[in-house]
Amino acid sequence: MNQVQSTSQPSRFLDTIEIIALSALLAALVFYFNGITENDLFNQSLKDSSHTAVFFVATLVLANTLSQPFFVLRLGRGLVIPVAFFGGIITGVMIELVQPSLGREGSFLDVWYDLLGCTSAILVFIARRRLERRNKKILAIACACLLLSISSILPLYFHQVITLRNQAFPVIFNAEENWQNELFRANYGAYTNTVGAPSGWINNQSKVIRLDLSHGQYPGIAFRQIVKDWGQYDALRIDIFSKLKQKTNLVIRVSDTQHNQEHSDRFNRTLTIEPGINNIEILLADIVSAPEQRDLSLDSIDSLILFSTEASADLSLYIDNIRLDRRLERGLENTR
Ligand SMILES: [Ca+2]
Repeated sequence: MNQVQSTSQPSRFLDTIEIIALSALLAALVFYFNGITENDLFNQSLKDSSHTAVFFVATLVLANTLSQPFFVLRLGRGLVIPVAFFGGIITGVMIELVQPSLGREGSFLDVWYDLLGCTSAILVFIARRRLERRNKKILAIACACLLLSISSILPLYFHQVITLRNQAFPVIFNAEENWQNELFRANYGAYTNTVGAPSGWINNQSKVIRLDLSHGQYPGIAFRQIVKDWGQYDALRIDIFSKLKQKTNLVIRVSDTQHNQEHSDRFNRTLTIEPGINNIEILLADIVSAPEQRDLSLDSIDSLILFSTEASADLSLYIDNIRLDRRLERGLENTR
């Protein structure tokens, strides 16, 4: 007890300066992270993980404020840390509970990030104000740094995904690497599986995606994390293999970031999928001219979706090699 009370406390003046500086940092962090547009996987994950930094600083501000004599006299010194910690966590949970009423989804991941921030702040607070021995202080600070660094794992991973995606472009998807699984989602009752190309697919010994369209109204696959600028290319190509004995239809839809969700404001085409190999080619000029009221913007492509309007028990299609092509350039070379 004597040891704790003899711990050197910074002067109240320095405490006040520190609280003001941390509050300013908190405001700057909230302003900065709030300004991030969630336009790709990296920015989305960075914005999620920003909860850790914000709750780290906020909990430090709270703990430092509560450790001032005014609060310590009323609260008791022993309650400073629990009130700061649970105050931070409860605030985080409340924010997530309020999100749905603001038109946003609450997230367990955000609460997890909040917990990392609050816990590491309390560790730093204890290291600075409650611990005497240097090695214990270092251990507490190291644990705080470790917890803070956990919040960077997903942003770093998605940064790598975005880098690999950009390097692979104009190949949009070929199922060869696991990171490509981050680029798409199965929609409306569809299932996807990465498999080897089926035996009848001549000249394809690579991995492909099997799209099971057995139930649901418009089951399909949505690529929403693709490179947005298609402006340098002339054609979109997709290879599709069908084991069915009869034709089936598959709808392709492409929209840009300005899309207003109206059917007439995007590119839609019903592809006839024959049994066996189908090498689909779509001219980007057709995509540009698809919206009725405007041109679709090739430098801000937002999504590429393939879906079926004929879900049935045995409907599976195999998809590979979604890529863009400079068709006109290649055509010129061929005529030389
Ligand atoms: Ca492949």
